[in-house]
Amino acid sequence: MKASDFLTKYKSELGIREYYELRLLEKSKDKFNLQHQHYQLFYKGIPVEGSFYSIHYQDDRLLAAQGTIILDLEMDVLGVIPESAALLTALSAANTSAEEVKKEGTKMDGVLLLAQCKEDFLKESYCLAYAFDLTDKKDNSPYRIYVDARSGQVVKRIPLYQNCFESSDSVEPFSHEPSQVSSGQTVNLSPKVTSTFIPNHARYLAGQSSLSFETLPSGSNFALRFNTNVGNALQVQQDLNANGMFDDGDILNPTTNWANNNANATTAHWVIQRMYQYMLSTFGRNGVDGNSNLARVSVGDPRANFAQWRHFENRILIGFGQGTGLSLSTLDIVSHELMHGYTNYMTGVSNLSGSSLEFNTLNEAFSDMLATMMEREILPNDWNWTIGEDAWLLRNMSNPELSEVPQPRTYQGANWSYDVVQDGPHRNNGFLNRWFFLITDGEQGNTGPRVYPIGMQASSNIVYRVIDDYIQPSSGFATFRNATLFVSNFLY
Ligand SMILES: [Ca+2]
Ligand SMILES: [Ca+2]
Ligand SMILES: [Zn+2]
Repeated sequence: MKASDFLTKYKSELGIREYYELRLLEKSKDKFNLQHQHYQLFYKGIPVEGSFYSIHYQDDRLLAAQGTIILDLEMDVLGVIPESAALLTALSAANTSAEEVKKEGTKMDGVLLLAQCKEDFLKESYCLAYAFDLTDKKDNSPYRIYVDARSGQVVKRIPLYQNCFESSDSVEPFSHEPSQVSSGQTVNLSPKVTSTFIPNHARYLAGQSSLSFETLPSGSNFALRFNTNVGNALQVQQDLNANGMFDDGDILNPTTNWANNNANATTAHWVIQRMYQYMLSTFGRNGVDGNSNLARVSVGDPRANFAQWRHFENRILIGFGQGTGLSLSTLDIVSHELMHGYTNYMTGVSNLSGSSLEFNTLNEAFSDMLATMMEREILPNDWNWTIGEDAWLLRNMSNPELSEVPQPRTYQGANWSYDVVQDGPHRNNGFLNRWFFLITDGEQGNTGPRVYPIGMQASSNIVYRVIDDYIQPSSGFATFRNATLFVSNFLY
């Protein structure tokens, strides 16, 4: 079947009828010469949240096609309230005002879309709504707020950040951080300087007396900054004033030997550089956004019992393990947070397309999987299947029921969480983590079937390719399953 004919030839079978349109969002070619086209469904010119379709082909020969098309939508899209009225409702739902948003310098444009009011993909669950991305002044965190375009009521609000390694009662409000989308805009390519340091956990030394990373000269000192092919692609600060904001200035050292100076910050700086280099050399991915940017990192807000990726700031916040008091700046936790950046950019989370709750669970699993890939890469003789063991052991990928909060070993199995917004993604990723463990290491199968190991190189390669070319923000477990089978068959 010719790829170029598919969408027209099978239009009616796919449910593309009057008022429906599949608009091309993105077209790409991977290193295997496979081509990918990703489409968004529009109904009467309005995007349908969570409705994407993708085709995958080689030399115009169709190899796979998949997606979610909402059938038989019938809706009047005229006679909606003006965006300005919806904005007022959204602002008040975010405990903010137009003046505040202007002061932050962020946008308050809304997008009119057919939003999913329930995550069941039934046509009855769609309503016409405006979506606004706003920072809630109560917790200073970004949310997407949906206002019904007819009733003017708030339909839903979803967090626009990944809050990881958190216990339920630990969130304290942050002061406001002005949103800056990219950390690497300043072109200041002063030469990198190789420096040595001693990490916060002796285990990372792997028998050496010190480790090395790159810093940048700053006056007569050296700063925890790193250039890729853009300046300051990575900057690490210590949250000295304990406000959660990136306003503390550089961490400096007078020589290229950092020894134990700010070990939690230097460790994070090192992990991110290692991951940057590994993702570039192994998968050809240049920075989280594919455009050389990495992150700003704030280490050590004493109020924070969590680690967090803030997508619209490209920022990682690192607090302390509850009960342990140890910094969450560990090899696997820092890699987990940075991986959220990679996943979000690779799947297109930033566009106003809506991310499904199953996707959020996949996102957490991808972060655990590729964090473990990094732990194995850096410590080939001393890596493990747990996440957070150096500070606050939270998850066990091989035995999810042994995680701090017991996780399900199978889809909807024991320990499955139906609290879908916050608890769900971090709990339910257990079964995906176990799948990754099983295909990587295999299992003898005394009680279940025998699984043959394919090793970390193959398993992480499959997962990476799936994230990059097959997963979109609405994708769920079924898409992930189909995509892993397709990619494995194609590659191996
Ligand atoms: Ca600060
Ligand atoms: Ca680990
Ligand atoms: Zn996470």
